[in-house]
This record gives sequence, C-alpha cells and structure tokens, in this order.
Amino acid sequence: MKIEQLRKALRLYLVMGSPNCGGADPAAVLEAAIAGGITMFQFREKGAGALQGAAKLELGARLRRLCAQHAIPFIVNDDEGLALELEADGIHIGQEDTPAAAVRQRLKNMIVGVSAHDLAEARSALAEGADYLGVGPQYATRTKPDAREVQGPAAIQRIRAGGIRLPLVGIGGIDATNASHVIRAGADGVAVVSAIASAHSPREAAAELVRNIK
Ligand code: TZP
Ligand code: MG
Repeated sequence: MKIEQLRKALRLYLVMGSPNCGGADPAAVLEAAIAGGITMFQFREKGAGALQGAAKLELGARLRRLCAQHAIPFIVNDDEGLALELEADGIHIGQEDTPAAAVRQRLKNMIVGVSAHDLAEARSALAEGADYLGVGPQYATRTKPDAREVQGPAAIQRIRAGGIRLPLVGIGGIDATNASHVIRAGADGVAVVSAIASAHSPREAAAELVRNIK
C-alpha cells in the first residue's frame, strides 16, 4: 500500500476484540462499524475474558473475512504468528513488544504500525521502518489499564514539529466530541476502541465520528 493510501485508510481506525464489545458479537459490531464508515480495523484480543488459542484464531478469521469483503485493511495487534496465519495486511506493535526493526525485517510485505508516546519514540520507529504511528493516550482511557500518562494532542503537534511526516493516528479516549482536536493537531486519523465497540449503535457512532473529522 502506498503511503498516501495508508494515510487515508487511517482516517477512522477501529481497534477491538471480544472484550470490548459488551457481550455483542464482535463480527456484528465490525459489520455495523464498516457500514458507519470505518476505514481500517485492528484485531486486538486483549484484557479480561480475551479469547485464547483456537477460539481467538476462529474469531480473527471471521473478522479478517469481513474486512476482506469490504476492502478494509486488517491489522493484528502484537502477534506475528497470528498476523501470518490470518494473512493480515499488517501488524501493530507497542513499545513493550518485539522491536519494530525485527518485525519489519520478518514481515516485509506487511504494514507495520508502532505505538509512540513522544518525538524520540517516533524518530526511532521511523528509523526502524514503521509505516505508521499510533500516538497516545490522547485522553483518559478505561480500555487499556496499563496505558501511559495522558499526552494530549500536543504530543502530535510536537512530533509533527520535529519533522515526522509518517502517517499517524491519535489513540486513547477519543470520541466524537474530541476527535477534531486530534486531527487539527496533525493526525491523519483517529483510532478508537470504546467509542464504537461499546456504543449502543456502533454504526451511528462511526458515522458521527466520520462527520466530526471531516
Ligand atoms: N493504546 C493506547 S490507549 C488505548 C490503546 C490500545 C486504548 C484506547 O481505547 P479507547 O476506548 O478508545 O479509549
Ligand atoms: Mg502491545
């Protein structure tokens, strides 16, 4: 995928797994979110009650198929083996995961996304071959208990001011009320978990986000 295409795909990036769907079927949530206008998806099966082994693989395969049917790029959080098995379009790795350079080396044709919290981490991710950055947490989040301190959209402004032009999304506590601030700070898009996955109507929640980041 070309860089400008990736920038567009990152516009509204849904990140989730079964623990984020409040008991609803994750495939139904994903389908509704796609109808509402999400542009990229990350399978992140993590936290209390997360599926393991065959059940995780089976859910991943269902979500992968849905994304393929709708031409939505499908990214796997963290797990290189799973990303390969599901023939994912990419992988997203955190600062605590396998170093980006090693993943880049092994998964030559995949999109590699890296979480960065500041300009120094953004520079290293770029040097290690990252294709896009996830910068956060933008706002307080209850979805990731081990999230770092809230950075605010200013972290994105500092990364852009430092000369990093890589495709970039903000993540953490983003919803329809604050998404436009993240875009204005220099992000190409927003990544959200609960604002869509825990919404009464994931379709309407996604559509409202789309309207607010125009
Ligand atoms: N990485 C940084 S914050 C976060 C992740 C995965 C969780 C974001 O979840 P929410 O519900 O959109 O605040
Ligand atoms: Mg991780």
